[in-house]
Amino acid sequence: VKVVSTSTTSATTEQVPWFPRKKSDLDSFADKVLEMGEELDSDHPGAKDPVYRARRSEITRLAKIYRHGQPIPEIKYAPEEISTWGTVFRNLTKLFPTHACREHQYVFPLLVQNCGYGEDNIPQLETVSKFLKECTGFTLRPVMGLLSSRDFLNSLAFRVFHSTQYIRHHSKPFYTPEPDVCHELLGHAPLFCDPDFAEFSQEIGLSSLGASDSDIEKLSTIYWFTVEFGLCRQENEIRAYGAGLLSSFGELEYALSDKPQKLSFEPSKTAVQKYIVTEYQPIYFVAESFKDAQQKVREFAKTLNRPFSVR
Ligand code: TIH
Ligand code: FE2
Repeated sequence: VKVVSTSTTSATTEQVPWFPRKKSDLDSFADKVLEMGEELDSDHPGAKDPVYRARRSEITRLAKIYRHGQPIPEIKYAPEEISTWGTVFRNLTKLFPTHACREHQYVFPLLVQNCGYGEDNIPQLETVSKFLKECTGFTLRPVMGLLSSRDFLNSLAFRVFHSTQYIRHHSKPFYTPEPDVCHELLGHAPLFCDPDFAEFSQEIGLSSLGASDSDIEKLSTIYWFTVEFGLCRQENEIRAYGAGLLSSFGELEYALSDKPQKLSFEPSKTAVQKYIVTEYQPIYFVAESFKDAQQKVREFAKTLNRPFSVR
């Protein structure tokens, strides 16, 4: 990342929050996780299941010691974990033809052919990361759980996506309030293979480097309503491209029904919309295309308060 000062006084740059300049700088985020990282919330479906908890910490421990440049450790998933994946996979693949955006539908069969996607197999992050790298230069990096918005968005500037490796609790396959390997691999990974989507995501990341706390909040709200829960217009229909929808067969069906409200994606408005993180969204934003959304975010980013630009 190159930093170009756009300020006439050098004093302003002293208030700029620290930000990563190269991929290996992302190593410093590895042990900073929020909320349900290592310890599960008490209302989480897995909170009272000691076997699930032990398995989670086994997997997150590997993410904690992971360093840039290493291959992502292989996880040998247990039959019960594969069966949870199978339930999610079967139900989602039934909905994709009518609910997923065209970019997701184009890439999904390629992931089946090249990365071991299937009802009976949870693909390895390392395999998927290598494939993504060939498509758009994006790579995956294992993470224990939720990072701060700043750290998470900053990594997108380097086309690095933090992915969990554990799976949701088997009692609630249709929706989980936190990321898991189903969400990362079925929701996010296919879109990061698309060049326009990759650029759009990196645009948000670049805007977040050294941004003020209040601008980070705006950018992470934009991220939420696009990369996580975005809808788009395609051939006069509304389709889903947000990973939170593409990995939840409960919410995917609901999002395209007439129950929720749907507004046009407009960064200045979307950035200040309040949202909930533990239930289906009452409001979604509809983009015209990834290119259009990227252009709009770039314009919006110019209105943010930062004494330099990055490229
Ligand atoms: N709700 C999604 C699912 O059930 O797959 C997971 C998440 C989306 C956004 C944050 S966590
Ligand atoms: Fe996500």
